[in-house]
Amino acid sequence: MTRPPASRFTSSRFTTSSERDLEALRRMLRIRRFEESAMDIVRKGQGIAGSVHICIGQEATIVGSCLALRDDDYMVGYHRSHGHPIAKGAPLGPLMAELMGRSTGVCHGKGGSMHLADFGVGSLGETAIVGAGIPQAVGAAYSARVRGTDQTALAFFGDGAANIGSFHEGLNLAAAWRLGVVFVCENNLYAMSTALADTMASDSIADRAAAYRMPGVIVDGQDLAAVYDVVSDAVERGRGGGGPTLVEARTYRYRDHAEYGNMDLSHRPADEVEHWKARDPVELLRARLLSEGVAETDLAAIAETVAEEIRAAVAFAKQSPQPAPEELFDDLWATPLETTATGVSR
Ligand SMILES: Cc1ncc(C[n+]2csc(CCOP(=O)(O)OP(=O)(O)O)c2C)c(N)n1
Ligand SMILES: [Mg+2]
Repeated sequence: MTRPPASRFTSSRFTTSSERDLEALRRMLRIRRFEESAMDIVRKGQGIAGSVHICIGQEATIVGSCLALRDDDYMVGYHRSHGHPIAKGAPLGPLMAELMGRSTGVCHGKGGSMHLADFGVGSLGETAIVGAGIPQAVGAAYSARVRGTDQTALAFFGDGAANIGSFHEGLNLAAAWRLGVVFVCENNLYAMSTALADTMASDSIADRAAAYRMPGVIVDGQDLAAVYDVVSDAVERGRGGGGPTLVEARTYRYRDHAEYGNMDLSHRPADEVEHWKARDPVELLRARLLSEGVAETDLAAIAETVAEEIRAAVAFAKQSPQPAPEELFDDLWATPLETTATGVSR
């Protein structure tokens, strides 16, 4: 395997790049084990209603991007977004409880798998409406501008979303107003089972940035350090008033669109699947850490801690109560704002 180039490493979050990489591995493993557990619960009919959209294979893009953000920066996910709040640092128990519709869930059991939000870590939410999170991130960056803070906002979305109007509306406004937004497209080559090549004349989503006069960057989405570097640059630019960036991370999801039952990947060429399986982001990061002298036992200890965290999260969710019928209408409407001649107050 070729060794990825050393990361430029500009973070104030970590003192060394190996500290960052170990934390990245921990978060990537959390995502993978969390989703494996979620699939298991779905298959066994143990309390997750409906399907779950699994992001396994895309963890380096998700974690590399979120680690480039500050804790108070904003992040908006999409329908395949169990991993994004985990990468942003959300506690696992309330996320699993949300998947299981329990009252201890991050949305008190009313959102479920496709509507995770945890404002405590800047995770603003997710939506099943493809592309809808993009303008929300633009709005979050605009709110930072109005409030006079230097927070940035990052929107995750898929390649299919890049063909939706809200992608273009969001990029256009963010560019026109030079807002601090990072648009991260997780290009996993498919929208449901439709190959990108069948719906786009160009083979590059990043190319579209030029139309909005913003930088467009393609990055290897399986390479944690590469994603971290590219997104760190984009965050820095946004914070400094340099406006938005479009990042296209080339990645791959190892599962079918959603876990309906039997997985059917027959729409994909076998050699393509093989190529991407050989570039498993968790394995690539593990291999790099080992080649840099980190002990196998240290990596095993991280894996064991994560396994314990997941066991605890599942136990917490399963032991949590269902929401009471009388809570049905709680949390559904915002607290009304009082408007005054000079502005808005609570
Ligand atoms: C506005 C809208 N159109 C269509 C759908 C149905 N749909 C759900 S996911 C999806 C594909 C999205 O593909 P992509 O953006 O590449 O994300 P991925 O699922 O690959 O992560 C579609 C068409 C939807 N949910 N919302
Ligand atoms: Mg896709």
